[in-house]
Amino acid sequence: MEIAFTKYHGLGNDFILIDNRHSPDPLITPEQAVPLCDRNFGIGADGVIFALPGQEGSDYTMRIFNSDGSEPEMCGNGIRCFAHFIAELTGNTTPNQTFAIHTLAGLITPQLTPEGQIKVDMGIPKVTAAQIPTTLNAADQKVINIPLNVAGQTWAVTCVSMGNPHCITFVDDVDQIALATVGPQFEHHSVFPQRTNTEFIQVIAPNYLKMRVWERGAGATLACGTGACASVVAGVLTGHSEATCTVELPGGCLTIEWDQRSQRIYMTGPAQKVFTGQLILNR
Ligand code: ZDP
Repeated sequence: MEIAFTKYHGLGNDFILIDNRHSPDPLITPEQAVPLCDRNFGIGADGVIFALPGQEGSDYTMRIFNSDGSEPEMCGNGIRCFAHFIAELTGNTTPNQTFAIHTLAGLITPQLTPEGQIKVDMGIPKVTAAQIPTTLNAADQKVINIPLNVAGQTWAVTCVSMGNPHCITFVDDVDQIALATVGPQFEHHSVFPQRTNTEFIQVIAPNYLKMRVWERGAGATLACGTGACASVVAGVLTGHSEATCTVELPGGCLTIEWDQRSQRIYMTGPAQKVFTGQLILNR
């Protein structure tokens, strides 16, 4: 069977997008997604994203499989790629156009900006231990600067859910972090029942954060949109940052704005189409 796909990236966080608007079920399985994401044996990607029919009044539904086949609730860089993909598929490329996208993290609304970027209403971050979820602290408590032992070191962690779980640590120098060693130990730590995405943040200025990320189910990636949002929330909760920041990731910069009145968080950044092709699925 052949299935058309489009390869996208958002700041080097890359995805295989599939037009799945004519069926409520993803055209490929998580087991098929894993080899497609492989950078030697497949196309190469951090995940596969499906544009499915809308539900609960939304225009479309987005589902994602990570490169390990697990399914996250949300994907910040992915939804910018999704918006660009849908705009092209439907010819709806008018600036300021919005799309209502149903995700496992609820309704997310990307908007095409006149400058050719995508600004996404990422919803309201969740901050209690039960919502993240983590067993750190009591269930109705925020998890702010809590000591956690990982890889023989004690880290002061702050946890935030953007629909998906994030554990954020502020450090003096992100380039000193042994991401490939420390990252998996955070991801699989017993205090995170759904595993976790892990961000290390260096405060360059109160409105400029430098971030490195170890993603749940995908490992070290060049960018993570939900992680950038979660990190600004953590920055405000810990007093490290302002509510509007530039977040510098290995793949480039995102603008994150946490509206203190509505509590909604907005992410603005690019999405780049790279190529199209046909998947050949061997069964
Ligand atoms: O929560 C998870 O399992 C993540 N790996 C999902 C992907 C997050 C992403 N990198 C982002 O930009 O938010 C796509």
